[in-house]
Amino acid sequence: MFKSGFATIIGKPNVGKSTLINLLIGEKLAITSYKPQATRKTVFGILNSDEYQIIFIDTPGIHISNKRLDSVMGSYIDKALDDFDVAIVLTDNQGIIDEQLEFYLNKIKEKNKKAILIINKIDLMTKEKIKEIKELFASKLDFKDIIETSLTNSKDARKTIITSVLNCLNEGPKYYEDDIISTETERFIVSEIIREKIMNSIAKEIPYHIAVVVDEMKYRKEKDLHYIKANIIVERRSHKMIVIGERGKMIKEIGRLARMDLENFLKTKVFLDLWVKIREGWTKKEMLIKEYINPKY
Ligand SMILES: Nc1nc2c(ncn2[C@@H]2O[C@H](COP(=O)(O)OP(=O)(O)OP(=O)(O)O)[C@@H](O)[C@H]2O)c(=O)[nH]1
Ligand SMILES: [Mg+2]
Repeated sequence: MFKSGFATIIGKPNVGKSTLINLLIGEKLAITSYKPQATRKTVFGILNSDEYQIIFIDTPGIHISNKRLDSVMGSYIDKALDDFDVAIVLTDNQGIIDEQLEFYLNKIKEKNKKAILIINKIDLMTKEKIKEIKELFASKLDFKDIIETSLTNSKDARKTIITSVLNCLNEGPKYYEDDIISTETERFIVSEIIREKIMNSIAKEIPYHIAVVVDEMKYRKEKDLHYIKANIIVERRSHKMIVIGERGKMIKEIGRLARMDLENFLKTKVFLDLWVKIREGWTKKEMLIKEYINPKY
């Protein structure tokens, strides 16, 4: 029997959702950061075998905010929980259930869908804390399975989670061709890799006012090299100065770090041409937010 289905991963910011999808697919599709709210839209990762096809969906972290950018990010969570087969609810050592997460747990319950709980980052927890988190979540939703793990340290997390998801899936068709691991475009993943370096290199709030859009991407066969021109969109002049840094030091470092990952991802040499553009107040304008966080490439 061939099994298939859509597995939506949800949870508060920073719990390890993007780490999980990368681990499951075995490729870096989604960016990860020590800072919360790294993911801005859903990212699809497809896992194929002779016996199954699972489409994992990474989502932005659930949090309450009245900012326009956050509400557009939230709309992607709503969409991912509209139609799915199994929900993978992730929590970390903080084990928080706020109003917003509870709303989504109720949605899973109302839709009568199966759910798995993953308690991640057990390397940072005592046994008592794990038990406390487990009891809290179990009181809100009837989980088919509760997995305690550390996605960055445990050797068998991947296998355990796949087995658990498969137990929740039914017979189904192959939705996508065998040879694709994601429905995201190469350009989108490239722009996200660059944004990850900004997220992890530039302090505090500024990365939340930045977007990255690939403007041009060409493969030059004679040199076995990708030429990539990308725009780093900032909101203010002062942010532009910080991204560029003293004598261009910051943008050079972002470029260096991004190029290493891009060469790994594209399996060729990369020439990266980064430009910084100011788009006054883009995080407050819905049209611009949609254009920048999910560009039509
Ligand atoms: N100590 C520890 N850190 C972990 C573990 N799993 C993930 N992390 C770290 O937690 C941080 C957040 O991981 P992400 O995968 O970006 O989290 P996320 O849930 O996608 O976050 P958002 O996209 O912001 O919602 C990263 O720095 C990860 O390396 C773990 O098992 N133990
Ligand atoms: Mg994420």
